[in-house]
Amino acid sequence: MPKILEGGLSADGLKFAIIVSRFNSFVTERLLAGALDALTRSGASMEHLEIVKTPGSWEIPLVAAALARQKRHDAIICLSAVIRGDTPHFDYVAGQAAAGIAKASSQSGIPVAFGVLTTNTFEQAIDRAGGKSGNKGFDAAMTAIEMANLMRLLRQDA
Ligand code: INI
Repeated sequence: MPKILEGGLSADGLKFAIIVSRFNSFVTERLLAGALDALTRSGASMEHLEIVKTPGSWEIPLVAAALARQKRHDAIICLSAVIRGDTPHFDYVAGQAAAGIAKASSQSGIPVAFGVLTTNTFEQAIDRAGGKSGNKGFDAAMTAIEMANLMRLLRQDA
């Protein structure tokens, strides 16, 4: 029989940071509510939670890298919304946010969940922030919990 390692979904005793941007706050506040819902329903303690606000998505990688280096959290959850406009600005902001968040995770070994919406319209963003397509903040927080538990398992298994 193969050994199967899979992270559980209890957040009891785990420490999290949420990084959330103020840009498109109508959307990001809903992503934050979804993430908090997932964490509390999974048993996370609000005393072990830090919420860090950034101006926009562009600034998230710097904060994620700084927090991940400190290794004070079991996982970090990044929440923001990049909505396409009439110029190529979207591609720069979304691309750098995605690459920087991935780098913060791989360089530190701390799970960093990607709850960054990249949509063509405001409506698509709302649909994914508690509307008809679910809440990507909730999903990102659940992924962070699972990955925090999985990384613990991998450390114990080493
Ligand atoms: N930031 C976002 O989070 N979403 C966007 O859609 C967005 N757009 O479209 O411009 C955005 N821009 C701000 C950017 O993240 C930085 O805060 C800004 O460039 C200052 O560094």
